[in-house]
Amino acid sequence: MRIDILTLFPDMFKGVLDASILGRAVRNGLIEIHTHDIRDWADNKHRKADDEPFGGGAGLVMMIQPLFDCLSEVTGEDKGAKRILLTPRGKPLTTERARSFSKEERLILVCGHYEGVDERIMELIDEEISIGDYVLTGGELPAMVLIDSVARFIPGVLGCDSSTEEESFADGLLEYPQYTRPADFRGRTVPEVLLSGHAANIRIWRHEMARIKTKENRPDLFALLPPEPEKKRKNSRKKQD
Ligand code: 4HQ
Repeated sequence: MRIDILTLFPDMFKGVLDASILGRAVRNGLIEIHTHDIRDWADNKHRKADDEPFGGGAGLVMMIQPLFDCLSEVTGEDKGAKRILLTPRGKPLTTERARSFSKEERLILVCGHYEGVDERIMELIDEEISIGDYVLTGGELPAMVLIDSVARFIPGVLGCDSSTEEESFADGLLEYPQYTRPADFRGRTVPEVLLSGHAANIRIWRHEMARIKTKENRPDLFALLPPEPEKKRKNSRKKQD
């Protein structure tokens, strides 16, 4: 997949895209990332890219000209590229949207800064995406979040193929607690069942823990879960009333 990033702060992406799993994916050629400094397209000699909003109000708005020319040139004749604007008013980024973006050949991410971007850029945007209900200082961190969430669904980016399946949100549950060696850290022990080797009991325990955590932290998700099937009794015949 090719990802283009349009930003006033290309340096913000360096560390994130070079490090860890994302860095490895880039080095292995699974993802190709190009950052573009929107200021390079400004046709004024001060390289100005923001101005006061028409109609008044606080803050500055990103000017249409540098952004429009940058996005037009980066897109070129590529009709297949999906152009995404990161903005708190966008559709929420979800596992399903990340999975769907991962199937695209090319993403072009537009990072706004200041109070927002001149609305006329929407002529060149396919989708508006938000990473959550809070306001950041720019779209750069949201773009990194989107790239990371999408990259995980590109075959070969993660070591193990199944690791995107058994985690938070895949089944509507938050993650169950994980432990690794030592089994006793200064008196803090690991739940017995995980050391038992009893696969069925481990599955039941993890499922129950995931349900407890989901109920506690995300009652909104918990309410959407299917009802638990009635627990099997030792004596298979139901009690009569
Ligand atoms: N911003 N999800 C303001 C966000 C944001 C979000 C990006 C801050 C756009 C102009 N983007 N700029 N939340 O807060 O995507």
